[in-house]
Formats: sequence, C-alpha cells, structure tokens
Amino acid sequence: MMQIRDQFLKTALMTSMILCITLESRAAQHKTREDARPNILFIMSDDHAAHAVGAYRSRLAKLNPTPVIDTLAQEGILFENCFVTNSICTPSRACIITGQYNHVNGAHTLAGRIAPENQYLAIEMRRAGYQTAMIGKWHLKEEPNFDYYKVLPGQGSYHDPSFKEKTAGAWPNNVVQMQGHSSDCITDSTLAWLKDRDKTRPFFLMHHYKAPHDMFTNAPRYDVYLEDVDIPEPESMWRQPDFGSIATRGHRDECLPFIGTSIGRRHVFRNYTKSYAKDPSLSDEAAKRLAYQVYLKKFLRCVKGVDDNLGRLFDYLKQEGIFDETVVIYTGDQGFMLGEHDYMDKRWMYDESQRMPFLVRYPASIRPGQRTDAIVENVDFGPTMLDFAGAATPPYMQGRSFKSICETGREPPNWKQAAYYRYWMHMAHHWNPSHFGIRTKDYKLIFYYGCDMNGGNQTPPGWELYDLKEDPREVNNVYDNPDYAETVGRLKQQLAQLRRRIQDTDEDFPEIKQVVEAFWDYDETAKAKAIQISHDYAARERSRSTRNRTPRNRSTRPGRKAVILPGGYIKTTDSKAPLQIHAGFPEISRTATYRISHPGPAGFNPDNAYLLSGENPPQKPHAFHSAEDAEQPFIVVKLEKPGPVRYIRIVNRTNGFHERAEGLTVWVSANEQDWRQLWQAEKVAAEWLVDVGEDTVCRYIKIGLPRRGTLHLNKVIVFGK
Ligand SMILES: [Ca+2]
Repeated sequence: MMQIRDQFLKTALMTSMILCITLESRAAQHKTREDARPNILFIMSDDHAAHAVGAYRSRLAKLNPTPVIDTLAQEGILFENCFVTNSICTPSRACIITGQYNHVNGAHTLAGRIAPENQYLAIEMRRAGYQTAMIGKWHLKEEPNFDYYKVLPGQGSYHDPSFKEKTAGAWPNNVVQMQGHSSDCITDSTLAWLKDRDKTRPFFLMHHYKAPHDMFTNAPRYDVYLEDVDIPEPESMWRQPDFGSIATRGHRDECLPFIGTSIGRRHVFRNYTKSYAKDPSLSDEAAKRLAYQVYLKKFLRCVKGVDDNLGRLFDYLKQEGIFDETVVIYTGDQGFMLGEHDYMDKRWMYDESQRMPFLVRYPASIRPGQRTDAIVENVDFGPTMLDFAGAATPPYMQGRSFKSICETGREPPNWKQAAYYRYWMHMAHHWNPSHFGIRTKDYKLIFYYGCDMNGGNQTPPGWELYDLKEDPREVNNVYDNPDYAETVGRLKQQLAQLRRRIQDTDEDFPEIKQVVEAFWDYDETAKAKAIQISHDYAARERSRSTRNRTPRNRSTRPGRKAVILPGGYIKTTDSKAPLQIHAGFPEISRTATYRISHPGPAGFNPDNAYLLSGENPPQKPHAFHSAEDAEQPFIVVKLEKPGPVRYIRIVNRTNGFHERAEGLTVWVSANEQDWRQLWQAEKVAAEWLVDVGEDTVCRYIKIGLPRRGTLHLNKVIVFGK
C-alpha cells in the first residue's frame, strides 16, 4: 500500500515537474516569439495612385514626386500588380479591415460602414497580442475597434482638422481639434502615440493620410512646388482611337459628353475646365492643357506633403532604433486616373484606377530592391499582416497571405492568377457606369452591365477586352476582334468561375442579375438592345444639358451667391418660375428661408440656394447632399409667416445612385423648439408628397436626412395658405 502511495506521489511529482517545465518553456518560448515579432506600420494615403509614386517609373517619375516612399522600394519589395477590388474609398477600406470583398462585407458604396465587431483585422491583431492604433482618415463611419484611435470624421478637413479621439470621451462626441495641415497633424498624432505607447509589446498601427484626395489644399510651404514645371501629359489624353466601347462612348460616340468626368470640355456636366480653365476664349485644346496642369500640380503638392511627413516618421523610427524591427507598408486606398483617357478620378477598372501602390520594407526577412508581378488584392492585406504577426488567417477572411511573396519574390503554389473587380455606384458623382471584370497578367476583360442596384437608369451594356502585353495603356479594345474570340470565351468562363468562388452572384440584386444574363453572350439581339439603350440615354442627357444651358434659365438666375442671414438662414435665389399648385393649395415656400445643420464646403455650396426657388440647380443635379457622416443632418425651412400648411413635396435626385431614405423624417414646429413628427420615409423614391393633414399651423418645417447613407435633395416645396 505504502509502496503504491509512494509510487503515486512520485509519479504525481514527476508529472507536475514535467508540467512545470513545459509551462515554463512555453512561457519562455512565447516571450521570445513575442519579442521577436515585428511591429506593423500600415501607411495608407487617399487616392495616391501608383503612377504618382516615383518608384513605379511612370511618366511622372521624372518629377521625383516621392523620394521618401521610393526608399521602401529600394530597401524592400514593390508590387507591380496590386489591385483594388472596388476603386473607391470606403469600399476599399472595408476590404482591408475585413479581408472580404464588398458583396460580403456589405460596403458596396461610399455609404457603406463597418461595425466595430466586424473590424476583423484590428480584432485579430489584438487577439494576437498586438497593441492596435488607427490614426488619420478612417471613413468606415462606426467607432474604430482599436486600443487607440484618432480619426478624421468622414473626409475630414485639410486645414485645422478635428478628430475623434479615443481618450477624449465617448464616441461620437469625442472631438478634438488640431491646428495646421492635416498631413502634418496626422503625423504629429502618430509620433505622439509612438512615444507614449507600451514599448514591451509590438504594435499594429494604421497611419492614414487624407491627402491627396481632391478639393486639394496643400500646406502653404508647397505653394511654389512645381510652379515652373510642365507636368508630362499622358498620351491617351489626346489619342486613343480604339479605346472604350458602346458602354463608355455610346453608339457612334453619342454618349461621350455624358460618361466619365473629363479633363477637357468633353463631358458637358463634369469637367475640370469648369474649375481650372474657365476662360471661354481658350480653345478646347488649351483649356484641357491648362486644367490638366493646374489639377496635377494641386494633386502633387499634396503628395509631396505626404512624402515629407513620412520622412519625419521614418526618422523617428530610426532614432528609436525600431525601423528595422517594423514591417513598413505603403499603399493608397485605390488608384486614380490622372488624365489618362481624358478621365479624372477613380472608380474605373482601367489600370491607373485599379492598381494600388504597394511597397513593403522589413530587412529582417525581405531582401532590398525586389519587384514582383504577382497579382495581389486589397482583401489579401489583412491575412498578410496577420501572417507577419504570426497569426493565422481566420476562415471568414476571403483573402490570402502573400507574406512569402514579400520574402522570396516567388508566388506560392496555386497562387491567384487573376484579380476580381466590381464597381457598384452606377453614374454617381463622376458618371461611371457600373461594371465588373477580371484582370490577369496578360488581359483585362470588363463587363459594363450599366444599371443601378435596382436595375434602373440604364446605360448601354458592353464589353471591353485589352491585351495588356500588346497594349499596356489600354487604348485598343479588342473584344470584337475575331483573333481574340477564343480569349474572350476563356476569360468569360474564368470570370464566371471567379464570381461563383467568391460568391458575387447577385442573388440579392435580381434586376442586375437579369441584365447580366441578357448581355452576357452579347449576341445580335443584345447588341441591338444596347444601341437602343444608348439612344435613350443620350437623348435623356442631351435634353437635360439643353435645359441647363437655355438662355432663359440663365436670365432667371440673377445671383449665384446665396445670401446668408443672421441665425444661419439662407435666402433662396430669386426665381421667375411660376408658382406650383397642388390640390388647390399654392406653393408658399418660395419666400421662405432655410438653414442646414452642417454648413461648410461639404454640405453647402451656392447651388443649394435653389432648394426652394423653383429653379433647377445649375451644373449639379442636386441642391443638397446630406453628408454621409454627419451626426444629425437636417434642413429647416422657415416660412415667411406662420400659416396653415397642407402638403410638402420633397424631390430627390435619384440619378441611379443607390440612395437610402432610412431616417428621412419631417417635423413641424410653430416656434423652432417644440417639434411634432409628421412623417417618415418608408423607402427611396424620386419624390415624396407628405400629406400634412388639415389644421396644421406652423412656421418651421424640419427635414431630417438619413442617418445611414446619403441622399441628394433637389427641392422642397411647401403648399398651404
Ligand atoms: Ca480614396
């Protein structure tokens, strides 16, 4: 018995000793591994296209725009084929933080948002033992799920920006203000956080600039940068005989004036001569040249501010001795057209807009001076950074780590040979039709299905194929060339498979699905239908442009400057348009004034003054754009005197953009203090008629704009007595 007990004790002792040793060695191992893990610094700017990074050797490289960023390529690896899956801000950021494509993470458009519990990359990094921080432009609308954050609200301001800071109270009222240019302020904020961080643990830091997003404002020290320099022009701004298709040009080019924001005067509504080359005596060619020069210089001055600030940031990391212990990544949230094809802005699947700059420096495992043509997508960023942190890719992420490509320059077995692309915001803002497509190393196949999410506002569906080896500038669409028939067939098949694999099959968008199916094979019937859609679209837009240009309209617009009265009320622009009548009640809002809760460049421009006037807003198809991130956006209409109000007509733009009406509400008040809610929109519509009912005497009418998403109000008309 004693022997057995001794044996038991001995065994127990041995077991616990082994256990102790195991635990100890695990702890030691863990400590060593944790200490050895690199910091991860993910730097992203906004709209900084790869061809505006010197290391990408484009026509702009000779200007030496980014000497600091270029050192990452000299000392690390540069990705030549890194692609965004949806070339616009919020959707790209959503892909990065979730590791999922937009049809899965739900952020199809600028209105998208990612809830804290879905900010997987930050969550997984924290789980892996990293301290996490997000500083700068965020644009995912919900509170960042990081240990520390200091983020711009929405797009943020270039000058004296405010931020929401984790340590300054509860979201969303935790606002702090800084003085100076946003690129300087964001860098200062990151340096402050770095100095203050827990130095016993590795960090994962997302450092995001607002620059060089448009509505450019550079820091004053860059005012003279490139002043006397002639910025090289892209050849395709002038010459590209076989570029595009019926989808982007219309049948026999009839839609050229109505698709894609232009540099020159091509696009009747949206072109940059209107901002930067207004002199009507300039020839078309001179106006285009001038607008291009002005635009590019403004853009590059903001780029320079980013690059210089990164010099400051890298110097700090070197001083602290952690530059070599940090995986430093530089990227932009998407690419950007800089005059190529006479286009400006992102959204397109053409290379300049689809390609993201992507450079990584980590001398411990990445050899200097490498370049790779491996195809990687923004959904792969999260898995790659987690891999550097020693963490596995969670199963719900659709991307895959390319850490081994960074380290070896070679693609692992079964690495992707194609990138998927999809743009949803049909004809919004910059007049780009919705499309999807596939990009391999050799070819690009684009399908413009051309409708909004409800199948509306159709533009002509069409296909484009570019042979990238023969035609890297994408100026010869060879879709209809019989020599490429086999390639077209193969790529279509590959595209369909890819869509199935990543589950982008439009089950939630039956109207789109119908259009896709009808125009997939693009036989003679489909072609004829596309021509008819082209005629219809061109006629629609031609009539709109003629309306906007008639001398009658001009003469009835005496002043383009809105008059702002005390209390922030805006006097509407005078109008000679006849007053409207509804059900026997005349329009009584023409003499009213109004105020908006978020005045400023983003929420207010002189066009808004037409909201109550009976005139159509010039140039822009909407009078009021509810800021997508505003906390409480609303408009108050103040009638000239109190009186019975019977109907309110609210006109929405509904220009095909997937608008939302969730939260659109109308209240009335006699004194601007006690509000009575009258009505709430159930769904998006071109316009709403609110039946106020009888016996409603009021002076103030408040229209609360959607809290989620955006809505473009064109007009508010109040009928009463
Ligand atoms: Ca962007």
